[in-house]
Amino acid sequence: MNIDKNQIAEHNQRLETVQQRRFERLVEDLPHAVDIVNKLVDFQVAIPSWALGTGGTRFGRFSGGGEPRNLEEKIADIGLLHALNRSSGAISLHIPWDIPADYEAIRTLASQHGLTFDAMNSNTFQDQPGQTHSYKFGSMQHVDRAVRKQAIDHNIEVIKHGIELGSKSLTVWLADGSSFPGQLNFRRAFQNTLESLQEVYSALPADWKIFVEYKAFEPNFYSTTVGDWGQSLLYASKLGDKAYTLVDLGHHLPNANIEQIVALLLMEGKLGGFHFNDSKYGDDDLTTGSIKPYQLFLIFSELVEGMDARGMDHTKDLGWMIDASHNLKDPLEDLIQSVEAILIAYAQALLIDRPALREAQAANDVTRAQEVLQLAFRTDVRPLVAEARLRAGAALDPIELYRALNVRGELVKERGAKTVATGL
Ligand code: LRH
Ligand code: MN
Repeated sequence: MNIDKNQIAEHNQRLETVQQRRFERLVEDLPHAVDIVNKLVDFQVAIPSWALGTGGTRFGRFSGGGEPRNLEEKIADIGLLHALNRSSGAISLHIPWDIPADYEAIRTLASQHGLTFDAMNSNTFQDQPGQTHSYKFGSMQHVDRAVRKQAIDHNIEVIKHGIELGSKSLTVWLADGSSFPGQLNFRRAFQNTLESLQEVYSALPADWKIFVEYKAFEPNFYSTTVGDWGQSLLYASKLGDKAYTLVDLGHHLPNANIEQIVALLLMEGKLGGFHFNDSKYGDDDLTTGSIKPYQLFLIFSELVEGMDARGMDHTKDLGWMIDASHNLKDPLEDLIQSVEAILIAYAQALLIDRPALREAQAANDVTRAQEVLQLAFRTDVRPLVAEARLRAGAALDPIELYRALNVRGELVKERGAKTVATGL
């Protein structure tokens, strides 16, 4: 199933007049609106290959049908997303869920859909059929050197797949930890993990990055060996210049101030990228901006301020990736909404009157500072995000066109109602 330019042009024709009126009204108040639109056009979010099916939970899985059965169909699905919003121009693969059988063919297929390969993800949190050593008690932390070696070799293999596809980074998320006091020697576990990461680090090509993703709990429920931003920063600092931390929004303890963590990691030059999603309780992997949109705005406020302070390029100096899993919604609709929420938060952050905010902060004028921030957050920037899509050749209303073209129905016809995508 492909969505061609004529279908998009016909859809936009119907909505263009309203869009133009909304956009022009906004431009009247916002002198640098066009500059923001250009930044939105350039801002690309990587789509996780493991979030194109309905993962379900341990209590149940309710498939929507038409799920991709292989890597080729996953690339086609992300190609559909990118055709609809022109902001999903990269795919993040997870190995071994997405081992490319033919690198050339996969590269060609991806470029036909205008897609590049973002961070590769290793997996030492599941035992694969025929695997020699189990990761039941961890991988890089494991007391047995043979298990650690197996995990190291797997990560080096993942780098090799990535080199063939043109990826430039590896994300390492370790489920390692313990579920009971006394089970683990924390210092030993840290040192084993660091030594293992150092062996992976030394296998990185010169122009690659490694992202150390932290998580507070699950699947271990007493300690996690890369459990928070401080531990991830410790690993990344000890590993070297190519090592960074990765912030998955769902990996924090309740009420953590993630925007402050982001500000400090950016200040240290050790923020590598994001796994965007949202959550109310744990690692719920819900649609980005669906539960805490103000927090997402505050995170982008720190990102814009911190990246500009370091002269960083918004489009390529950090890894912008979604990490979600779907139970109730159509995976593609969910991802369209997540990308939209990310672009809205970015646009609102670009609206912040920085000189006024600095002035208020310097004067300890708390009320004024809040007013400056909330003016940006309360500005409806959706016409700017839609204008960026229009100028990029995408759909003014991706969800509406997705439904009007009955994309899911066509995918079910093509693939069947019971297909199961690899991933979460
Ligand atoms: C762990 C995680 C990690 C992935 C996995 C799919 O919770 O966020 O980023 O490897 O989800
Ligand atoms: Mn993640």
